[in-house]
Amino acid sequence: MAIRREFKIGQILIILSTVFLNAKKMSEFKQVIKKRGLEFDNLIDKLDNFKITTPSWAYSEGGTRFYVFKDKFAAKNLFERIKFAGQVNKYTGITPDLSIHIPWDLVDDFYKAKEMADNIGINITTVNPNLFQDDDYKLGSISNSNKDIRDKAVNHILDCVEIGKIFKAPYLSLWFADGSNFPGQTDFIKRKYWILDCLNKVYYKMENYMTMLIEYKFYEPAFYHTDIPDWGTALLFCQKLGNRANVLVDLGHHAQGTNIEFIVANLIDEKRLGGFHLNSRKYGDDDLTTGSLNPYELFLIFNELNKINIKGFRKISFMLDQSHNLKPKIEAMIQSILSSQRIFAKVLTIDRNKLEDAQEKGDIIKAEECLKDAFFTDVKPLLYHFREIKNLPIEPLKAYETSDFKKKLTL
Ligand SMILES: [Mn+2]
Repeated sequence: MAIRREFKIGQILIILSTVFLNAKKMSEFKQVIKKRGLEFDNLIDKLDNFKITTPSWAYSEGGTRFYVFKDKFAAKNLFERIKFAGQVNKYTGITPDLSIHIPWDLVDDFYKAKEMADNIGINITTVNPNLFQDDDYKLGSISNSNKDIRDKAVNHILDCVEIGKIFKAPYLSLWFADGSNFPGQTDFIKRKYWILDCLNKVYYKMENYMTMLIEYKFYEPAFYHTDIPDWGTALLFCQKLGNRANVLVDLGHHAQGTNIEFIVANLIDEKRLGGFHLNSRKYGDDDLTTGSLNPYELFLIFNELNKINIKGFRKISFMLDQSHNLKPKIEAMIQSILSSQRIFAKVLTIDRNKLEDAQEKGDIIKAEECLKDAFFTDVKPLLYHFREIKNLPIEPLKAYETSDFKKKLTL
């Protein structure tokens, strides 16, 4: 009995000291942001607008270009992927949207999938056509010199538009693996006009609530030239198509050293930033978890978003694009979502007036310190409070790890 009583007293002391410590940290946090001319409630509102779409393929077995690793706990079809997405949203509260890939997510009855998603509180908001896993596309899909193959690619994208209509999905997200491997293999400019012609055919079939997102990637799978390698080329296509075509920035699709925040700032200014594929990378691919290698770079990218008003901000699609090849899928997703949210929260604590003043006066030291101060701010009190008022677990990853869903899944 005595041992049990001591145990209880010990537990109560731990809880009390945690409550006291959290209250102290909150009070310190509020003081810091007050000094920076910011309002706590305003930060909570901004945080509430930050939602991330999760990709169905990241709930499935993943791997490298050489091999797909078997994972008996990964989701096998769209229905299971919707369930997984529901779990991530249940614990993080900021991922109600799901992006699907056709044909990987093909099912006999999409209406049934919609009903299930609706019941779980998941919206399918983005449809991605697959134009890179067919022998016909060896020399290109919408840039192929063979008109029949271009038509086939367009028809596949149009099928995706029809699937998007079932879900009232606002985004048709396009990435083309098109390019060439050898000098002299093809005519760059002819391909440009073929691409434009194909995209136009799709553009005019989209519902007016749909936006076409055009993603660029500077190399791979082609090694000599890529048809849409950079933001400039993607932007040119968008400008020729119309204002419902916008550029998608995948963080891993740039040459090493590229200043991505500069690209983002320019796309925002041109009102052509359609969305992000969040991820991180060490070398050439884009499949490391967001913020895992260079969180400061992500901070600087998110910093540019601070200048957009809420209405404009809501139009931008934030999506993860990662293949969790070795990690358990749901945990990897929660980890990445929390990492992105944490960096976003840090950006909200920047003293913008001080920064602008320092920039105008040419005070480089002070300007950089404004960013560094925000980056090193402990935003846990803000995130904890946000989760508390949203009835979410304070530590979502820990909560999922001890959940019944995980226990049943890994039985
Ligand atoms: Mn991507």
